[in-house]
Amino acid sequence: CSFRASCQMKRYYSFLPGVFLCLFKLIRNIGIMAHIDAGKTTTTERMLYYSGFTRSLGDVDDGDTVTDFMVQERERGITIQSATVTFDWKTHRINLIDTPGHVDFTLEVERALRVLDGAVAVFDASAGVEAQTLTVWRQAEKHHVPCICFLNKMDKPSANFSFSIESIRQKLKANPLLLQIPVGVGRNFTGVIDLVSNQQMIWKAASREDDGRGFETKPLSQVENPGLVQEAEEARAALIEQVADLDDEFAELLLTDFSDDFDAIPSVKLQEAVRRVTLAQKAVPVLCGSSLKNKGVQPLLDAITAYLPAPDERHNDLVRWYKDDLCALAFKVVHDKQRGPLVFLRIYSGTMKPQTAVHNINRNTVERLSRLLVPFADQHVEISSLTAGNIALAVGLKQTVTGDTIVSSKASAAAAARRANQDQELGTKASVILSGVEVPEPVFFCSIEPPTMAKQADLEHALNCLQREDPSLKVRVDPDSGQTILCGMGELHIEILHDRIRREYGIETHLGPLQVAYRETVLNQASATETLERTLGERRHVVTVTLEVSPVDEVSSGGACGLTFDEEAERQMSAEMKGAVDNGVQSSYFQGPLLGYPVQGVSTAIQSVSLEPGTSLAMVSACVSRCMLKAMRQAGGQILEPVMSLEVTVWEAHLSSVLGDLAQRRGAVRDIQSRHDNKLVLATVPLAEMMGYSTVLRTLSSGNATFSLQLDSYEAMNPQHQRSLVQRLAGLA
Ligand SMILES: Nc1nc2c(ncn2[C@@H]2O[C@H](COP(=O)(O)OP(=O)(O)OP(=O)(O)O)[C@@H](O)[C@H]2O)c(=O)[nH]1
Ligand SMILES: *[C@@H]1O[C@H](CO)[C@@H](O)[C@H](O)[C@H]1NC(C)=O
Ligand SMILES: *[C@@H]1O[C@H](CO)[C@@H](O)[C@H](O)[C@H]1NC(C)=O
Ligand SMILES: CC(=O)N[C@H]1CO[C@H](CO)[C@@H](O)[C@@H]1O
Ligand SMILES: [Mg+2]
Repeated sequence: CSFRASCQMKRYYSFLPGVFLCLFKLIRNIGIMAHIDAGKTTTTERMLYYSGFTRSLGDVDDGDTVTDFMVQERERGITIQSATVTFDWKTHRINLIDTPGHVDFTLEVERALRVLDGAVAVFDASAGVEAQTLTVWRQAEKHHVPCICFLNKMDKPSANFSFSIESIRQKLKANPLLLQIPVGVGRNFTGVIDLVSNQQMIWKAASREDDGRGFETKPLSQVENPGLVQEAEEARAALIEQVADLDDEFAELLLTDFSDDFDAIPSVKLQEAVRRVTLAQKAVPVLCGSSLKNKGVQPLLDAITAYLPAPDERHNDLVRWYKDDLCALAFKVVHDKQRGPLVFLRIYSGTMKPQTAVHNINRNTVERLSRLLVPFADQHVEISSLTAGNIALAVGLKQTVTGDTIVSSKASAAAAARRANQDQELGTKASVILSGVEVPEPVFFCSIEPPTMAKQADLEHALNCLQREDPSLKVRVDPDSGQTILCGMGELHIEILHDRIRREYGIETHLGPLQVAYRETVLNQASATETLERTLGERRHVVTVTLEVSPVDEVSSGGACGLTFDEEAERQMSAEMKGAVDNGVQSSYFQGPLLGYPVQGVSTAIQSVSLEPGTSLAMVSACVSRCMLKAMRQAGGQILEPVMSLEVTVWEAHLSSVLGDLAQRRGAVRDIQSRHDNKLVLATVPLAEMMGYSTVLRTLSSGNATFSLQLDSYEAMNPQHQRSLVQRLAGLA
């Protein structure tokens, strides 16, 4: 059949250097995401091994995995940067991105999810859904990425299959489809029963070194353990019923042809139906295994190819608008010592070739793509062309940054825009730019100083490179002190950046104390009038502004600031004038009146602007800013501080000391849950009180506790704490 022929052709071609051909239907672009330490990298490593990509099994704990290749990753045993690897599994080509689990690197996950077609969520089966799992799950939902769940670490004595399933249902509000049940648990975990094909798969660990490549498969009818058989039959019946509820086509088939015996439904029909409900995101298939003990990874690979979408199964208008013209999204930039900036691109339509000029729509520039590579972790294979659906690495793009859309030329973008506009008349919203990646606001900042002034230029270069790689790093210069300020997502984020500047750029920098990025808002409504009179040279500028500021409801505005014009004022103003007023207001929002932090949750109403002829727009902006400051001072300033949600898992014996410590940190304990011998403390704590917490917690619990932290909300500081903060920061300056 033509299908098989094309597969064979693909295999043949993939051995020819420089040619990289793969059919759309056979590509899977997927990501692996989870809470920190769930086993993403270990699972990826097993996949690479079973696919024949690597000849030996790497280990996170030994620091020799393929995807964790940065020194910092190998030393710490955690993933920091997402890494892309391409490999073949049976007839399919899989482009896989391993993502970090630590909350400081959430942007890495967001970028990966933006360009993926499907995801595998990995869980520690003894912990179920953890804090960061929830965050990445919400990100996947936002990008409409279908998922498969993999309950890893089934070998742990405390692994609990039903508990994990329940937590997926409760915490993720997802609809789990059990496609497997485990055989044994803890040390006795040996394999799984696949409910779709009705087969048992057992990994017989003949020796300690057993790599899990071989496993024994037998039909359920030949399984000796009657209890297990019964459990599997019940679970299969439940699965069939569940799928029938979600998929009409399957339900109809079941009722017309198999009404006597639902169980007789062919596996392939069940599999097709599971695929449909997964792609429609009505449910998520759940599998289990133990990556570390080499069990259950091959069925996971089969599930990826069977249930997750091919690139053309994701809906995207752009593919239609660009027809066969190139359209690609830059989702990551890394700097390579030899090659300069490398840009990761997901190709949505058309073909990409080296030695061509491409157009960057966002920057409105033409760039030259010199070479094209396929990312095999930290090794790259050069190719002569790459088609839609694939992930490529481009060399030579000097200005492209994360989130940019790359097309073949300005003309092709214009042609796509015409097609989009024709569609728009039919009522769809059109943009020929791929929506980029949302970058979270940094919560921490600190000053950074080079060892000598002579190194300042080198440091600036290093920071420019790092910023292009990592949009969650922001660099600014303090207008008062002239110091360079690093703004980042957390302590670990800043620590890793500091380390990279030292190792990769050879600059020993000094970091100032880590500070929290507060926000400001106003307490009451207040109005103010301000007049500015100035004679500059021949010209006299006179302007008077009256405006009113008021607090807006946090929830409805999402913390955004607003600007409105009174009817009368609006009628008298030209567009340029409104622009000048807007500038003045925005610059006041940028630096609040109390401590100069960004303002949120304030709306401003411009009541009148009167001026003498000849007054410049810059004077209008300046007058508006002054008037804003006056009004906001009158309205009473309020500091908002980032409050984190904290989860601490601690051995029962150390619970009281952890709680005592939290009380001193202005922490509010929301709940304490039991998990085997451990207690799980759920609390909210101001970020300012959490610096160095990992060290303190380690001491408090003799190393017997773990925690995770993420931004919950910005909350008003009480007057007493606000006063001491203002005094402290004023004293610092
Ligand atoms: N018992 C057991 N331990 C495992 C299993 N899989 C991974 N681990 C261990 O769990 C730890 C974390 O594994 P990683 O693969 O680095 O986890 P990760 O999800 O990539 O972690 P981050 O990238 O830092 O978020 C390591 O010590 C692994 O050896 C498993 O199936 N069973
Ligand atoms: C697994 O978790 C469930 C709660 O979901 C609990 O009832 C059961 O006892 C647990 N099993 C084991 C072996 O701990
Ligand atoms: C494993 O199986 C053995 C023999 O069937 C049993 O004695 C033991 O309790 C089991 N261990 C666990 C952790 O279930
Ligand atoms: C959170 C944590 O690491 N808890 C461990 C503390 O030590 C006991 C006994 O060694 C373990 O059972 C806990 O899991
Ligand atoms: Mg990892």
